[in-house]
Amino acid sequence: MTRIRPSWALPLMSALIAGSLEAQSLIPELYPRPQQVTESLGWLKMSTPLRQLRQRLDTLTLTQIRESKGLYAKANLRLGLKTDPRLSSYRTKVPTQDESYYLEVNSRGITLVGADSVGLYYGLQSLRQLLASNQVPYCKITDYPSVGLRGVVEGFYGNPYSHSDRIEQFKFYGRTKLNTYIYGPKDDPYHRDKWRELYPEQERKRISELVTQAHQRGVRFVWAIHPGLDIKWTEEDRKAVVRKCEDMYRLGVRSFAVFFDDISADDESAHHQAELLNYLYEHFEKTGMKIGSLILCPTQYNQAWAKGAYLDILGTKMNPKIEIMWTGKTVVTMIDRETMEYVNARIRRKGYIWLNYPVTDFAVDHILLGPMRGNASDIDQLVSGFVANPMEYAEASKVGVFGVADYLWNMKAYDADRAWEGAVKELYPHSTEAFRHFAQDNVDPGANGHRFRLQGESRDIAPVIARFKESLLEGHVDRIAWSKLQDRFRTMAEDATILLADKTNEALSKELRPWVEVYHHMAQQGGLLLRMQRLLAKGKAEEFMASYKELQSIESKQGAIRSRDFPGSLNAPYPKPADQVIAPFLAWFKRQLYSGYRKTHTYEVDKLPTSLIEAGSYYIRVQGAYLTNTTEGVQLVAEADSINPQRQVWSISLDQESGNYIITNAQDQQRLNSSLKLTRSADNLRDSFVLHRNDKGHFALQNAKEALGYIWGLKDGKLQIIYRKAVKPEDYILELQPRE
Ligand code: LOG
Repeated sequence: MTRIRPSWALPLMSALIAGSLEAQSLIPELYPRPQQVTESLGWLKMSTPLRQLRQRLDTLTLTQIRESKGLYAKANLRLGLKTDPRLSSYRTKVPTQDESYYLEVNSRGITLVGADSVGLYYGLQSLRQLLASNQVPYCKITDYPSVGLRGVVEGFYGNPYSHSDRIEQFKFYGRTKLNTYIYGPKDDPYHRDKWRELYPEQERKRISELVTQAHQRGVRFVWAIHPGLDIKWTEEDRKAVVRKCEDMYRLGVRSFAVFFDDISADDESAHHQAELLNYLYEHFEKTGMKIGSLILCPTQYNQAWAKGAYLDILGTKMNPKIEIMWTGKTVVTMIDRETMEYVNARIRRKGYIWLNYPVTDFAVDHILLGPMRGNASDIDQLVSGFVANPMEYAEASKVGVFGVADYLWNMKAYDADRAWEGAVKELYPHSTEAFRHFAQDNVDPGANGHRFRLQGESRDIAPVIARFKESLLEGHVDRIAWSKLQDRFRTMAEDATILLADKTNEALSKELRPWVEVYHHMAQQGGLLLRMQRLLAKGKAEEFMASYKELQSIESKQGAIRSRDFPGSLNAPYPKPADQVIAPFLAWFKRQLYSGYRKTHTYEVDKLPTSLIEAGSYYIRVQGAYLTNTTEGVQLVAEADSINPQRQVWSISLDQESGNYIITNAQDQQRLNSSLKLTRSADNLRDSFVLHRNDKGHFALQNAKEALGYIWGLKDGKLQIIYRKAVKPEDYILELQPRE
């Protein structure tokens, strides 16, 4: 009996209830999901040669395919390219696309036919997964990629990957059928700042080794140059670009990219950029250099930034063989069909996607381990290539990249949760459950300048937290929610211990350690806060304060932990794991307990943290001038207003829910919002502020929530919101003067 079914039916089949007439599918989840799988009844028993084969496949390189002939014979595996006369009967079964393959397992053994050597390699990656259990199911797999060029662009700001990180990445790309790696770390000086200079000998050796390693796994190594910061449109600089590329060519590089992102450019620059790329392309052709691809990352690389004729100029002027990159509707976003139709029409070719996920260089205190969700499933015909920009954490980025690989191989059948499950197992085969929990608590990048948020973090506990909060606010305690929270914090602590002890992937554990340690401390805090809540309810002030001291010591240990804290590191953030649901809950719970304690107890109450300022009415003064609600909006006015003094009086209060400050004008009760305007329709989360105080008693005011990057500052004597990553000493411009 043979069943033919599209591969999206796999989970359904394996979910067939026991006792059903049809046998349960023996085919394991395969990553990336093949295009077509047909299963027949029966299986091969695992034998010693098959076991040896499995082991071999685990670390296979392309050249090793040919070296294992003896083993294949023993394992009863026939393999070859579709041009091989011995396999001529299979020729028509292999899809026509590059890198495709046909794999068959039946009572006579295993047959694998590749369209080309990479197809063969990919077939072996699928076979590796079929050999995972003791029964190798009879099946036929017909497989090809949805998108021709699939991979990763190392294109972030921050610590570039290490040499060994990169080699590990290539192995991973081979396993997940990704065929492209674009080298473009912003902070490699020879990529950007010193683009004219050739790499020193040591570096050249490394790059040449990387190229070999990449090619060994079927990965095209694309080297990118970023000359935009100071290039002159002269013959001399054009030659400098050529000279650098030629040197990389000598090291084995066969594909190139020129990045012009994050500089300024107008229509005229489009002409220059197109000319440079055309020149490079023609130079390669003229001199007989054999090039895989030439790619441009334009300056207007996303729809929000597209203006003038820039993209059309590239579209009409630049050789149509040169690829053009695109990040979608904005810089950091998932890709939809609309944006592809838009850009393709303008650039007169299919856009090459640069996906800014799971990169975190705009939110360095977060780590993204959630499912890769949200890219359209119908853009396979609209893109020429698709690469993902990862985090500076090479190993941890594999969660997101694994999803990208699954999506790009079989776009229509992509299931984000399935891919995520596969990634979690691949990375922590022995601590899968603990890692699954930890990863699902680290999904959202938090408030950031790109307003890129991801929902669904800690979704198991969010409703419990909501119920628990509601009950506390109503003056009682939901006991079930209380216990569920206690269990959750215990599990978090156990998971952290398990992950810290796991030795299977040291590079990954090293990257995650600070994050897991903070997570562990958060779990301990959660447990303690629940205890403090009980103590408070029972009126046990001394024990409450004793627990509070314990809490403080955890807070200070936690507060000292930094990630990427090595000599010369460009980032050393304080990790903020579980920041969408769990961390805000802990902060809220603390405020709730402290204010509850203050209302009912005096014992050591001064040890509890005080708020930055007392709620009340204030004059807000900047260099002596008064913040004033004038008829022309909110402005600084030099004089005190004796006619309408209320215009200069501001009520400042703490919003218990968010922990942010709310500022209301006494004249008309309107609220200040994040654009420094007054409003009646305020959103407590968005239109509220984070206050910072320095030791001189001056304050800096920062927008909360999505607008978090913005800080109040002075420009030409006027109050402005200024985009900054963090508060700087000169931002402490406000004096809050209580109104008598
Ligand atoms: C940079 C990129 C950076 C990313 C996310 C592109 C084309 N360029 O805003 O290097 O990693 O955003 O912060 C970028 O995306 N610029």
